[in-house]
Amino acid sequence: MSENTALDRRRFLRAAGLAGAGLALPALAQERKPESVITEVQDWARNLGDGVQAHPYGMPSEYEKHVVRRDVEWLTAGRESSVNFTPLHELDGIITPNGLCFERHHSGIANIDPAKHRLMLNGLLDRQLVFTVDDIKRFPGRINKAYFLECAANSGMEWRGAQLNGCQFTHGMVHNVWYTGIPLKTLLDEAGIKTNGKWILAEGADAAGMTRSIPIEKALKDCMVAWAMNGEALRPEQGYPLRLVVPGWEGNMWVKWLRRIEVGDQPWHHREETSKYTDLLADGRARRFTWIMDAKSIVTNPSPQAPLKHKGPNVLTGIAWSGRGSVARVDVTTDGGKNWKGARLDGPVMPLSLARFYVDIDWNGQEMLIQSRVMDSSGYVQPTKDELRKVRGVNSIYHNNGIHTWLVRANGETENVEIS
Ligand SMILES: Nc1nc2c(c(=O)[nH]1)N[C@H]1C(S)=C(S)[C@@H](COP(=O)(O)O)O[C@H]1N2
Ligand SMILES: [Mo]
Repeated sequence: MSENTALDRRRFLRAAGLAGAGLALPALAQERKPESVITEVQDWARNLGDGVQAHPYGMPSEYEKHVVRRDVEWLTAGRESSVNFTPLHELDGIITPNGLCFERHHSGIANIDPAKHRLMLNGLLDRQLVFTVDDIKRFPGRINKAYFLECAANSGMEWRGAQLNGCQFTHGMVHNVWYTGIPLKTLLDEAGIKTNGKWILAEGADAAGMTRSIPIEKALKDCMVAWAMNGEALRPEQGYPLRLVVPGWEGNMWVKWLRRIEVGDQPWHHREETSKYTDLLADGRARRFTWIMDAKSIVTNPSPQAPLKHKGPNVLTGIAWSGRGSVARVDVTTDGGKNWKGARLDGPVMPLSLARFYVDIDWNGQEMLIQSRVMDSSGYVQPTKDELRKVRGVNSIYHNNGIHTWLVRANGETENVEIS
């Protein structure tokens, strides 16, 4: 602020009878005393900085070192079959940076030489085909799409009650990436699906050799074979050199290090779709093939890892998504559900992609119970956790899309709680 503007501002406030009347100035434009960080020359202005090529592959500022994927120790039996979480509270917009996309591996990260990688199409096809990675990249009809990937176990530890302190841990098994690749349909058309071909089996080249059955309608509708994320090659953690993209459907089906697509006339009933990724109901029956990720939202700021530090204006923000379409609206409450207010969606709202929402709040130090609730383009409204438990019981760790609550205390500290 120039001196003149500051003076004008003081005059204006006096004229308006506000200055000194005990009414808070908007904390955003305080008049500050001169500070040494302004009046003294800092090291970065006194000395030359690193030259170009000091960092051939750029990294974030050293002051952002805390912005990392994190795991939860008691969820980590062994590193190779484990999970870590996206630091959602440190991110904005809708795209997850490549180095911060959560990881979920069943047998560690396959380190694949792309020259030695092949993608095979076999089964109920007119022609059995094998492609090199270069072959895949030469297909016409390349596309770019932003999609969220959510592990079905995201928020799984919150089924029975509030447990983990941080949206990174309660909701961080989601990322949103711009993929470059070709429609899976292009490859299947090239091979020619026989009339009795009704399912595909996607298989990974990692030591887990992970496999999932996917109905042919979905495979032909919008699945992709991707080789790039956010403009650069897939990271090894995310399936380099090829990954299957299954928009809106649970993360487990997005086979990484994709090496084979088999076409069959029925599902294979492999491990990941029988003993895992099914929802055990209260009466002992299991819901199976629950592929679509229902609409869900979470306030990322404030949250336990990102408490409120200032009274006055604050930006409440979060993300919302739906596996059934796009985000139609997000409502936010700060009083535990008594009053709801429509949030502002900012940025492109694309189908099957994260959407970013904002509510500008004025916080006077009152306790807040914050929740967000999304409605998607199909009219589906995110349920409360109690509504979910009524129909699903509490046995499952999968598909918890219930409304989440943060308690903001008078000192700004924020906790994971539940209200019923
Ligand atoms: N080949 C292979 N594909 C895989 C997995 C795996 O272990 N091996 N994990 C799956 C699971 S359970 C999820 S949630 C997503 C995680 O993708 P990400 O590591 O890019 O976040 O990949 C899926 N694809
Ligand atoms: Mo997963």
